[in-house]
Amino acid sequence: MIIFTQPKAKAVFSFKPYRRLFSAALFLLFSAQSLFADNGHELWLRNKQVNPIKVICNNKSQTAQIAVHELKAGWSGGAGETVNIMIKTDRSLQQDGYKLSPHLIQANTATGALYGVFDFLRRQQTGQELSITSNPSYQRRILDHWDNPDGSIERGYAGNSIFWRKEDSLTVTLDDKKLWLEYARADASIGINGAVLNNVNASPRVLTEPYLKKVKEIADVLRTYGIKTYLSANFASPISLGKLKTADPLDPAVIAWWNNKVKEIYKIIPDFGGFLIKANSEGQPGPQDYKRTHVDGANMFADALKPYGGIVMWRAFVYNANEHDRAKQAYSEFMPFDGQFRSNVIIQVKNGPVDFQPREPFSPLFGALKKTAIMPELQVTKEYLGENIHLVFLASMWEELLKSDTYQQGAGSTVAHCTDGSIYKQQYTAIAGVSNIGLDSNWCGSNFDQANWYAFGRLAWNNQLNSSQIADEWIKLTFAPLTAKDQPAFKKTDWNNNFLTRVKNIMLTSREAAVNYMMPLGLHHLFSAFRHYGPGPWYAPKNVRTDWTPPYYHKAAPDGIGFDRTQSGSGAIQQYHEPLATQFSDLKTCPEIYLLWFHHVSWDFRLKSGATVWEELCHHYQNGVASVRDFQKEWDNLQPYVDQQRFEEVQSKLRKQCHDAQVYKDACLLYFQQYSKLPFPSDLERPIYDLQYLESIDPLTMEKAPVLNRRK
Ligand code: GCV
Repeated sequence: MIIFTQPKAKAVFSFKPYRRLFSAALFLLFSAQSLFADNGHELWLRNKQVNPIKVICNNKSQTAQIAVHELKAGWSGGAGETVNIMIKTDRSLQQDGYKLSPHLIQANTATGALYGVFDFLRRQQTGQELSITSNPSYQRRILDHWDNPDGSIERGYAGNSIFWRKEDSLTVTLDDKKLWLEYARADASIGINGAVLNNVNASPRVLTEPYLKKVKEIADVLRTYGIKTYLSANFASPISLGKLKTADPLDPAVIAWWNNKVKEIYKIIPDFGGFLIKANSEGQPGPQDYKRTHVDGANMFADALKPYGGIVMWRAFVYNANEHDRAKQAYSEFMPFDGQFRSNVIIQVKNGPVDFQPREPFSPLFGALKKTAIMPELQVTKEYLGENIHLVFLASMWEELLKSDTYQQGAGSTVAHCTDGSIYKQQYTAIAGVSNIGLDSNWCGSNFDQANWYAFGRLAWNNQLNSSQIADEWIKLTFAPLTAKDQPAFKKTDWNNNFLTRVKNIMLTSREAAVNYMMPLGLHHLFSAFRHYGPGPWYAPKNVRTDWTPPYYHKAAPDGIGFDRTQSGSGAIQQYHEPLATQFSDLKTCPEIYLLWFHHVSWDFRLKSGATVWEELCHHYQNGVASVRDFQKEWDNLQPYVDQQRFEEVQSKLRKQCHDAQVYKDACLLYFQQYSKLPFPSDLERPIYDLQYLESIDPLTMEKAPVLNRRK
């Protein structure tokens, strides 16, 4: 049930349970609280109507006490009721699972009880069933922070790191601890239980003693909300830190160096989660530098971590300039090793075979690796989807991935089931999301990007959820009016019909809109030279690797457009299990959303609509622009339902998104028209910009850009 009136907003968060931990910090922490009013900082955990209740709990651990505190601070049910939090062994529940009924939250562990409390409160606030049993889909639900030790964040659009300082200072302040606690609380409220604190392009420095001491301080805070700490490790650390001549994973001195390093880490952080490793990818060192394999590299770390219960998340994001088709490489490199990795190695696989594009088919490794643990890697930060500017709700994309059928074990072998342990037995199951969190007061650089953090956590907990339910919850928790003074009087039905329904519609159609105005019909990687923000289908300087340039992917030419991945092309389609390989190969059955991913077709090839590829492309771009213009209009009409600050922030970002959608449309269509040599359909809105002009600017700033942006 949504609460519409409340006499006085109360702070939900109090630091009482941490008095011992942070006693000196209390004054500072409380005084900082008010700074964050109305700026989105409280995420989906905003103040709400609180009625007093009595909570009984049979466990005294710090996390259990936090659970008690959260329940008391967020209860919006009847006043004066008694609720029991009971921690006791129940075999129907996994370690983090819980059972809820109107006056009981029961779990095997204190963290389970904490997740139960957050779910209970969410259900109260959003009007959902209160009696349920819930177990997580994945044991480890992890945010990967691509944060560098100098405080910058690779592909971060929300300010600097919450963990590391610009000046490289390792000092920890009370404000830092407060922020980490708020971060941990937000994560726990949606079931996230792990954080990799540094970039996969890892600086070896993070493994030195001074940094590890800081990691300990962070871990001590995150642990209170059940969050384990992990680090990305640089494969060549034995050379840069240990002064060894090699990082060969079979060299006894290297093995000993890592064993000692791991021992040192666990001495400092006894519940350390393990390592995330990017090896032999985009210039990072790895076992192949020593003619060793991924198995040799990953197993070396696994053996060092095993005595302590740690895991290795070994990334499958590998490709090199010599591969004829980048989309094939991960499968080609990893399949031969299926069954050879230790049980505490999990191969971390990006959703698609290339790189977090607006739309990709699922990576063919899902389901294909049968004797090796595998985990999906999603990108919460919108590197390829308009950064913190475009409103794009990613749950729809992740739902599409998780529900994709791999057919590896017959129909129904979805990516979700091939990774959550329900089809293949894995000792460890996990899912990772590349974080979109930074020091910005609203954490994510925009209000709607908070929904993607929220959605990642919810899907990591329950990979069967649909995006509509996630959007519904998030909107209610984030925007429902709190106090009478907050909003002019309007009825709940008004809010549901006018705000909830319309914002949900924007969110649920936003990903398809972005695909349409950016790269429809299976096109991918059309990005400009400067960052992965605007369009640059022409970008192909001679000195840049071809697989980093758009023409490598779109292959537009007078004879047609698209990447031929059929048997007569790169053969990537053969990496999919039947019936998909046949379905994708045949132009009559290939889903049109993947047409130009898998096929090179002539400009006059006819689609199911009867229109040619050229005409369909034009209409997709047009529809994409039209959708965003509609979002803009819709949002303006919703002004009465939103506080001024958040209203204006969204409004101004939508304006830029509309502009950029137009830029994408004009840039791509005018560029492709040079090859199609076909006129625009008569009903198509005409370009506003010249191609020559668009080729000469940085699409983010629209300012003149250096010559490197030009076509060769
Ligand atoms: C962390 C893409 C991004 C890189 C990122 C890489 C990866 O290439 O552009 O910034 O590096 O993916 O996932 O390792």
